Amino acid sequence: MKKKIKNSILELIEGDITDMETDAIVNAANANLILGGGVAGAIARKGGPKIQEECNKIGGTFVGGAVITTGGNLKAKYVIHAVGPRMGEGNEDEKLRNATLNSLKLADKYNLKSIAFPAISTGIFGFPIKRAAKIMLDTTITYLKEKTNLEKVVFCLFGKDSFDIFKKQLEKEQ
Ligand code: AR6
Repeated sequence: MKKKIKNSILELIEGDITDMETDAIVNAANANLILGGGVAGAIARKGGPKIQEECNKIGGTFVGGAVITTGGNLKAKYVIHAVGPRMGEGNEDEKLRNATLNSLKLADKYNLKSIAFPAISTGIFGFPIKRAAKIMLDTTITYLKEKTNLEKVVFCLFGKDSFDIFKKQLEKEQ
């Protein structure tokens, strides 16, 4: 599913984010930038050890923050490590909004044309996916309506259930 937002395309895809050929893919990271399971595990396996090494040099960031490394052996040139909230820690919606926004800003700072997001925080971190879909899509649409050089933002959803939730939400968005 694709939607034009001002000069950019917002696209939903069902698949594995490590297969994406966008300039950057977003990792659902933790504040210590230790690549664990889920998306991070898949990135570490396919991208090789260089990504974790670069993360170790950066050392960490705040919840809601985002940092960038190269993509190692991935097709994507960069990985943007976005730290979403763990459900129950407080102020989760705002933190998820910031993780999304800071990833988009970082992509623009590096003059990237395309970026692919997973549904941040909705796996191991336990954030309800319907709520995440609304926050991440609202944030992205508002961002794309302002000044950006991003041509394409993809949400790469794992499995049909996740895809359908994002699709339903995007159909509601103006
Ligand atoms: N491609 C796209 N989406 C995926 C993939 C994939 N290959 N694998 C899982 N998902 P998660 P979190 C979906 O757990 O909740 C790690 O240990 C998954 O179904 O990756 O933010 C990190 O190191 C879910 O909807 O991220 C952190 O410590 C979504 O991606 C912690 O987990 C996010 O699930 C982060 O937890």
